[in-house]
Order: sequence, then structure tokens, then C-alpha cells
Amino acid sequence: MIEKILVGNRGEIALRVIRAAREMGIQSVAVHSTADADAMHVRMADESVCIGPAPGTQSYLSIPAIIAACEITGAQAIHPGYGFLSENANFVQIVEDHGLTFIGPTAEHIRVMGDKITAKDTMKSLGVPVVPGSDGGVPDVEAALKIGEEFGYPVIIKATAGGGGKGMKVANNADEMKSAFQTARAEGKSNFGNDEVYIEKYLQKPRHIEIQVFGDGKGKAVHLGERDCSLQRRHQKVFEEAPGPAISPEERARIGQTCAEAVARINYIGAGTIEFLYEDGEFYFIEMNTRLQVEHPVTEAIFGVDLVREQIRVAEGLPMSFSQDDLEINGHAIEVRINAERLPNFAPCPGKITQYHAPGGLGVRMDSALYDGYSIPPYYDSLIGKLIVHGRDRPEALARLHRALGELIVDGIDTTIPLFDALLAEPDIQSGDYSIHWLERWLDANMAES
Ligand code: MV4
Repeated sequence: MIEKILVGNRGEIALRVIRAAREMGIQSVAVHSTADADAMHVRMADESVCIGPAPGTQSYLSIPAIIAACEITGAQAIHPGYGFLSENANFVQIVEDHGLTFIGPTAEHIRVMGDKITAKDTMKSLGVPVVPGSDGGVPDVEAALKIGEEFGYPVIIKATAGGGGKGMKVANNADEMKSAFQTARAEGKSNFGNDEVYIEKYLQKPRHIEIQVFGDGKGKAVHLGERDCSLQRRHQKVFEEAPGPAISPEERARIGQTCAEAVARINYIGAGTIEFLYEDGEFYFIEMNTRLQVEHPVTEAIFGVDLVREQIRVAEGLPMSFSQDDLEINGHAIEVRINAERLPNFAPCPGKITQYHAPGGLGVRMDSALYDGYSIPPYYDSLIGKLIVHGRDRPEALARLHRALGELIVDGIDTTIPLFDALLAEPDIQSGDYSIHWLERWLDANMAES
């Protein structure tokens, strides 16, 4: 049994893991950089260890420092949160080589899903619908032009190791292919050290729909429906909701079952997210994330489960505490990401919080590591809080979000809070009628620099 967990992260997700551990009677160890000595996760954990200087590369990404912190404190397991080392297969291997438990998938699952060509191949062979396109990697421009002919333009060229929109280029016709192909290849090489690319039919107006899956590592797996995360800016999610306003119960059951069966077949362990583009009633697999995601609370809200608790259970070799038949959707949930950023450009805005007041009341959850007088360091991600609301239906969730935003106070810095009041006034947001391009278009039209 796990008696002590090291939390290999900071901010709100570190608190999320500490809270789950505490409810299970498990001790928690915080690790922190010198810049985070006063951070909330250090205060909230049972113990803490300083693991290095401010830059993430020298602290939260330092594998030797984190392994050493386990040895010093006697922590038997590591929960990586999201980002940092959460999808680093090499790290997982090292953790296991030290006789420690990684709370997450195996190194092999992380490796397979980290290479997008291999991930797509694997999912396709497991019966998951994928975007039409090249069968694996495309070696040169000549081969790329053949794919363009076969599937018809526009197509999108993607680096197999890509992420965050890097190494991705659209070609609208054969004339654009050469430069798009070479750019995608070069970006793959320079950003990820891998120049392999593949090609897909470019979907013009899809939604980003992701299915939450969960496996016990022994051939049993469930799905927990979808999240619609279409509202993004520069590949950063801003507003997420569950269930997806465009997805019917029948569609959910069908794609959910396909996903659950796929991950069951590979003996997947823990939480995973299977990302799809959804257009004209069809799902097209694009990627799988082998971590707990930022937006997991909307799923927790509508299913009434604690995903971190389940991660810890299966890491201990225990069964999941629910089966598919136990999982029923209750109402609607929305998350908005509060970032320390200045509108209209979303420029990072670290600094001292002079006043913080979290909203509360029925159906309101505020996941944040902020406190009065806290200074947000400039070294890390700008996410400072997630406001999650839950209502009996979507209109109630929207009204609750409006009400909760009115109670939220974050003074001393600029944040993305004003964006959400403006979004809530939009008919398309109220009706749920948006695609992956809606937010950027809206920002261009409404946040033009003045
Ligand atoms: C696509 C696409 C259209 N067609 N693939 C963006 C990042 C990566 N995760 C996949 N992405 C896309 N892949 C095909 N075949 C459009 C995007 C895309 C996107 C996807 C999800 C959410 C926001 C997006 C914004 C721009 C482009």
C-alpha cells in the first residue's frame, strides 16, 4: 500500500493531488523550486523538499532531484500532475528502476501515444475512427503530392512528434504543398528532434471533443463521456464543458464504448484522454493524452467521481471503484481557466496578489493555489486558477458561472477573468454553437488592440 506520495508538480494541480491523498489517509510530499518556497502546495503538503533553482528545467523537470526527494522522505510513489514530467516515458522508466510507483500509465503506453503516427496506427487497429490521410509517415514532397491528389485539398501536414500547434501546416493546393511539407518537417526537427511527418485531410470547422477514459491495467476500462474543448486560443484551452453541447447520448455511448474497448485491449492503466475532431456527426481521432488533464474537473462534476483517487487506487493494484454501469451523467459542468495574463494580448502578468476571494456556494469549485499576498513567480505557466461550475443543465451552469465570476476577486495583477463575462454575453456561447475557430475569430473582432 502507498503510504506517502511525492507530488511532482506545483500550483493548483499539486493541491488537487494532496487533497485526494489526504482523503485516502496518504501522506504527501511537496517538491518546490527556490522561487516556490512560499507557494501554497508547500504549505498544504505534510512535508516539502526544495529540489532546485527557479527555472523548471532545474527543478520540476530535474529527474535526479525528484528521485532523491523520494529517497530522503520515503515517498513510495510519484504523482506527476500535468505538464512537466507527466508524459516523459524515460522518467517513468527511471522511477520504476528505483523501485518507486509512477501514478500514471506505463512508459510503453506513454511512448506509443507520444509518437502521433504510432498512436494513430494503434488506435486505428483498435477500431477507433481516424482522420483520413497517409498510412504512416510521408518520406518526401513527391509522396506528399500523391496524398494530396488522393484525398483532395486542403490537407494538413503534421510532425509525428508535434505538439502545441508546432510542426503543423495546411496546404490548400498542390502549389502550397512543397513549402508546407518542408516547414512542418523543419519544425518537427528543430522543436522535437524528429523530422517525420504525416498527412491528413484538413477538417475546416470541427469541434475538439475529447473522451475521458480510465483503465485498471488488467484489461478493464471505462469511459466518462466527452468534454468539448473547442474554445482555444493558440492551442491553449480557455473554456471547457461537459457534456459537449453538440453530442447526443447515442453518439456518446457509441464513441465512448469504442474508446473504452480500445484502452481495455491494451491494458491501459489510469486516466487517459482520447482527442477527436468532430464534424458533421463524425468523430476523427487525432491524439491521445496519457495524463490527468487540466480540465478533468468538469468530468468529475457530472459523474461524481474523484479521478485522482482512482489513479492512486489502480496504481496500488486495487480495482477501480466503479464500472461502466455505475457511471451516469448528472447535469452540466463548465470550467474557465483563470490566467495571469493581460488582455487583449494575453501577455503574461506575474506579480503580487493584493486581494484574493474565491467564489463559493452550490455547484461552485475553485481550484487555485492563490492566497492573499502571494507573489506569482514569472517562471512557470500562467494558469492561476480554474473555476468550475456545475448545474442541473447547461443554462443553469451558465447562470452559475456568471454568478460565480461576480464573486471572484483577484486583485494586484491582470487576469483573463473579464474575458469570461464577455463570452457569456455571446449568443453562440449561450447556445453552444462554436467550433475550434470561434474564439480566435471572436478575439480578432472584439479585442482588436486599441
Ligand atoms: C487538425 C485540424 C484540422 N484537420 N487536423 C491542432 C493541434 C493538434 N492537437 C491538432 N490540431 C488540429 N488538427 C486535421 N486533420 C485542426 C487542428 C486545429 C485545432 C484542433 C483542436 C483545437 C484547436 C485547433 C486550432 C487550430 C487547428
